[in-house]
Amino acid sequence: MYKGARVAVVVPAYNEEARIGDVLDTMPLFVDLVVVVDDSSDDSTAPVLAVYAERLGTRLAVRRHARRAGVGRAIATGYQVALQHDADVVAVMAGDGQMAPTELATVLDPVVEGRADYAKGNRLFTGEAWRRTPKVRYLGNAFLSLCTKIASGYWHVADSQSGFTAISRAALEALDLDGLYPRYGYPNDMLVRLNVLGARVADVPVTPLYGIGERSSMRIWRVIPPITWLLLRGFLWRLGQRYVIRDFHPLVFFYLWGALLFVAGFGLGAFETYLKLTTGAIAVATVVLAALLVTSGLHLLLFATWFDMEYNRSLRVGEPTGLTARARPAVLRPPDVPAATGERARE
Ligand SMILES: Nc1nc2c(ncn2[C@@H]2O[C@H](COP(=O)(O)OP(=O)(O)OP(=O)(O)O)[C@@H](O)[C@H]2O)c(=O)[nH]1
Ligand SMILES: [Mg+2]
Repeated sequence: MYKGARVAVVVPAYNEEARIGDVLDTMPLFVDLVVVVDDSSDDSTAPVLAVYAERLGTRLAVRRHARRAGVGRAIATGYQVALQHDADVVAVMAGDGQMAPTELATVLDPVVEGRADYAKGNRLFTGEAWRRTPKVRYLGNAFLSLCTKIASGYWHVADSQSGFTAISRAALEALDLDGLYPRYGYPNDMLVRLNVLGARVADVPVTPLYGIGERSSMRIWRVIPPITWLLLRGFLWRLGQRYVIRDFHPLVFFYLWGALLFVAGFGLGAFETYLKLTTGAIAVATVVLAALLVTSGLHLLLFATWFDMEYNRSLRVGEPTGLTARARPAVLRPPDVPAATGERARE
């Protein structure tokens, strides 16, 4: 138990024979249940887990997928097991030990204190990330973080690929866990889905841990294209859900019309450039039109972004309310119902 809440930690593991023991040995004692989801690792992760199952008894639950289903699928399975075991708040820590157990409490706090429905570690706060993180990882993460801000509407959140998270029972129960993206894009998909549910998200500073013997199977350049496509689909789905179906805001038309004008202007400009380079001739009126389309498109896109940021302002972390994660089914509160004390009701 932690601050009155029953805590579970989901640990996805694929070929983590070298690291999983350490993760279980250093798991804080206030954690009531650890759910390790092993995707049929072909190293000796399973025998290592069998030893720990003996030692930890009911405090450890091990689940195994018949074949590798992806880290996102593994976490969804872990969440379902944690719900079955009555957890009030569920955290995720990787099986390769890249999350400091000493920082678990700081990730749990916003959710356990009722200030947020979902909290995630942010390795960029410390300012050490550039020095400690492999550069390719850092740049890939920075690109995906920007795309995730736009797609999810959580403009205050960065380090979108961080897998160190905590979520309230109410938020988990509202999510379609079987629909969660099964592979490395799951944290991005999660943020889009949580935004549509009106969940409050906290970004918590954590330490980036690399060079600790982890062997990552993630190839950043291979995961960026599918995740970007996932985010584009998620963005359009979110606009439809939040600003047309569940509520209405004209910003959805600002986004669509702005994108159309911008692309049309950009296309016309590119065509004029091509004509200039091939024939030397240029139609001034067309160039002016292209510039006009691009600038007005950009204006509309920037206004849409601004409206989207304002609309999602109430989903940033609010003041402590002292209610536990279980007792505060905040996540399904419709956007126009004023928040409980401590959160600024939207004008
Ligand atoms: N069950 C399961 N776990 C997985 C799978 N893929 C990765 N994992 C685990 O998920 C955790 C994170 O995966 P990593 O490959 O380390 O990815 P990452 O930590 O985001 O990337 P790095 O920052 O480079 O380490 C690790 O503990 C892996 O063992 C999978 O398909 N199934
Ligand atoms: Mg890792």
